[in-house]
Amino acid sequence: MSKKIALVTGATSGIGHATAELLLSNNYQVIITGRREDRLKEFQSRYPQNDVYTLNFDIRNEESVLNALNSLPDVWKNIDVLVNNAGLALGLSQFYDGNTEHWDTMIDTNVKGLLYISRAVSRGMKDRKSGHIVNIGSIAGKEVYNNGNVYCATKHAVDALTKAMRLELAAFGVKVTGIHPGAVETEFSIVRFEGDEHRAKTVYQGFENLVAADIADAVYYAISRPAHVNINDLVIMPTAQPQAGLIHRNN
Ligand code: NDP
Ligand code: 8X3
Repeated sequence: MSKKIALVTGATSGIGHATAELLLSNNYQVIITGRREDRLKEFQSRYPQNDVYTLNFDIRNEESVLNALNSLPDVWKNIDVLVNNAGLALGLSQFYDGNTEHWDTMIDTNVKGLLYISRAVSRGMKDRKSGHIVNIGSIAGKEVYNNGNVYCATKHAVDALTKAMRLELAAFGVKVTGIHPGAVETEFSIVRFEGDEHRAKTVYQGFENLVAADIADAVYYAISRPAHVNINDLVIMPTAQPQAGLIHRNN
């Protein structure tokens, strides 16, 4: 039997990287995407040539997204699983002190980028009457926390789009799942604090955070259910983080 094909956006780091690795170890062929080509190539070099395909594009640019998808060889075109993972937070401040460039980047990446790739990939799924889209939202898409304003708004949008996609694709047998993590130690906070690794470290101090493999595990759980079962929504938190913005630390 031929292997299923998954496309994981933002596989150069963190949750996307761990998800791509887990899917490869479970007999998937995986298309990995991201802007950092060196990381995509390094990842690919660790697997048999036919198992990993790399697409190097900025998800904020619709033309680049479509050109990348159109460039896929025929044997890679029928994507069974799309994991919409690429995303980021930038800054942590009251909205009245917010930075327009940060807002634009978060909205363009987390919302518009997800839309560009989902529309294109879902058309094939709809035609083939099968497929699964997994959107990586966040606890920030279920609740808001102080200083999280625009990031929270983008993840609330991801939550709404997850529900809309499910509503509109179910008639074609296409599954849609939302996965909403709390604090996961990845490069997320380094990106949020624009390279300040020391500040990023403090986010995860004094409690046991989630790791990328915890979320990859949830993605694989969702996509490996029987055909008649759809996992709509998973909210996954560190035990010490009962809600967005509240972490019980032991120091
Ligand atoms: P990382 O920073 O480790 O990974 C983010 C990934 O997104 C990278 O591979 C990056 O690739 C990609 N990406 C970012 N911007 C773009 C872009 N413009 N075009 C293409 N790819 C892009 O963070 P995480 O693994 O933590 O984040 C993954 C997802 O999980 C995000 O959507 C995030 O919001 C969400 N999330 C994270 C949580 C956390 O606590 N870490 C909790 C809840 C949700 P490259 O830079 O190479 O382009
Ligand atoms: C990030 C989750 O709790 O760090 O999406 O804001 S949290």
